[in-house]
Amino acid sequence: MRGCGMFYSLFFVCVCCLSLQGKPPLKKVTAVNKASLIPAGHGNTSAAGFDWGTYLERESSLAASVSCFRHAPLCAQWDDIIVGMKVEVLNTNAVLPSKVYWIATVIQVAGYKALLRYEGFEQDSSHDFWCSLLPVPPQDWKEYLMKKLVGAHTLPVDFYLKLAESMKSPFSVGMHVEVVDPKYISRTRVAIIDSVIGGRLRLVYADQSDAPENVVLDFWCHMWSPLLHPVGWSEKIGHAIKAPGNSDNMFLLFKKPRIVYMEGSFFEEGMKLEAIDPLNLGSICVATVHKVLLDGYLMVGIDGTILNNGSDWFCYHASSHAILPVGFCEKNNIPLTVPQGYDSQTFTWDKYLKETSAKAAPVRLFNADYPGHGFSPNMKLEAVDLMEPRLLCVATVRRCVGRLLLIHFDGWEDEFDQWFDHQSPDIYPVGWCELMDYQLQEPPGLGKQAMLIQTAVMLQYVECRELA
Ligand code: MLZ
Repeated sequence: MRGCGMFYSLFFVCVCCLSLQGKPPLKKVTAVNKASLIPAGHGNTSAAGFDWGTYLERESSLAASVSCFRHAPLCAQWDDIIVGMKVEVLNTNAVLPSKVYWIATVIQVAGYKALLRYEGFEQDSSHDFWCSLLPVPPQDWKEYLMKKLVGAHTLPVDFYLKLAESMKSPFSVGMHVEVVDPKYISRTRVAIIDSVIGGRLRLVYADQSDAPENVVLDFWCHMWSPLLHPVGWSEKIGHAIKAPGNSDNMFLLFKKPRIVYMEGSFFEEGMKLEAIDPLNLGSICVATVHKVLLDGYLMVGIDGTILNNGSDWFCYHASSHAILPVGFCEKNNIPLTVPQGYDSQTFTWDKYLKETSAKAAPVRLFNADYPGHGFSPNMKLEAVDLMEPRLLCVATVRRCVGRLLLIHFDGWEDEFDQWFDHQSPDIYPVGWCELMDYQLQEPPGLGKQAMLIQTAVMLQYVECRELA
């Protein structure tokens, strides 16, 4: 085993071989060590050279566990993947007369990736290697499962079925939906699903009449995104929707909504609150409820913005993580973005409410559900840059405040930071992009060269240690 190298193209059948520890085998998972293929049009930089394992070691960071991401494949099963688990490794690359399996131990788990050590290396970590613990999904799941399951008595049937189940999407190419219009965020527009990748949808707007030449207007979001709605939703709740064709008329919009809430028991027009700025998701701002739509939806505007025509109002549901009661920032030591013309040092809500003759939305109207989560500061993950939602980036949890996570995009200025709900479908475990063949945006400046230097330094260190 020694010297067999760590750079095989590997297809692993990993067996939770607790029998080696005196217990019966429980389950198996399959793992593939495969550089990410980058589908055209899914981003603008290559992730083929990005190696999460090396990066995590360099950054001395842990990855958030797959079990923190309830929308991620095998979230519920992931706690069973444990350090010390034995795995069988099939070497498909070495020049050997027949298929040869080796046993390896899981040394560390990081998202969907695991650090493995071949049996026999004992305390010697010099040949440890990272790989994905799941297969890159094949084109045809049914065929794949048949191949894997038939005659494979020891395979954990439910593991594969659960994986297949979690990969299913009720959405398919060609379906019509309503989704936010990024050019005019207070309205939706109709879009057609163009592709589905691991639950993420590429949506192409049906009306391309306002698209610049050679540009296709599109949008990316997860199928569970709060920005995505069935056709007819806008009309039903009284939200603005872009009329087809060249007309920029948004005033077929804002149909007078039915009153469904008892007076005084729900948000009212004019109430003040704090809200995540939809155009600068790292800022929590002084805001106002401008419209109460149906089904618990609100049009919220950031106070003091220059646009005064409502085009930058944003639709948040009353249960959204993005609206917060007055005083939230102060209580949690988060800088509150105050309206233009105010000084953040001297701003007080009391004074502001008096000046604007407004009342604060009562605290009891805000979503206080917080079941807890497994994230903590410095954990790494893959996160969508919601300002350019086709981009899925290497990211770090910077702060945890109740159900909110402040996410930092590695290699980018703090101004790019964004607040996410801990249950957001726009954050993913380390290794998700590789698993889905989706392009991962590596930190800028951390090109292949930087990683090669890093690897060379590590190899040198290992050599020195071996000589010592
Ligand atoms: N077009 C932008 C992309 C920024 C992406 C940042 N993602 C965290 C720019 O190059 O500035």
